[in-house]
Amino acid sequence: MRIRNTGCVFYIQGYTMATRDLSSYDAAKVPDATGLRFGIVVADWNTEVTGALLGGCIETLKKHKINEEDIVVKHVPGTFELTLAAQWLAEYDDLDGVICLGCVIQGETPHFTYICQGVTQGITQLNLEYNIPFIFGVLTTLDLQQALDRAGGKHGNKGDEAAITAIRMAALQSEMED
Ligand code: DLZ
Repeated sequence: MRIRNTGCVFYIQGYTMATRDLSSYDAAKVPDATGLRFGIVVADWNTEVTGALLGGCIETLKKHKINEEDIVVKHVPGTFELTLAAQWLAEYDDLDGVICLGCVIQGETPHFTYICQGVTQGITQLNLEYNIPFIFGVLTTLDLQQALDRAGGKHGNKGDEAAITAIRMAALQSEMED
């Protein structure tokens, strides 16, 4: 087996495997988030996982001084619905960014692929069409255990990572607008 250590990712025979803890970051390097207002859209499919993503995301935003009333949470049935609900949030509320949380687990049919493609392209399109960041906090895993490992398990919590990404992108935008 050929293993090349690049610092944060191991390449093993063509596969990449993230070894970084999704919850670990240098808090001192996170920009000041005071006064920011974010939307979160969360899919209820695989709710054991997405509930943990949502909890981590909200806790991390609050840890960086974002007021509870400035975190607007909307639930949708599944990950495929994240894109439209994120667009509605951006249209109907005054937000500095929208965080999309979902979990797609591979099944026996190609449905997994279509949902992943749909949400990836949808969120990418929103990023390009609206003047605020839309964050891709969607787990796409081969099984439930891989998802749980990344929703507060041994690889940290993708919800934490999504919250920090939202703060950094909002800060980058205001830096560029200044
Ligand atoms: C239908 C479906 C399937 C099979 N798997 C998932 C999944 O793993 N994660 C998820 O968030 N949603 C799944 N869905 C539901 C779709 O996202 C969507 O809600 C339905 O296809 C209705 O549009």
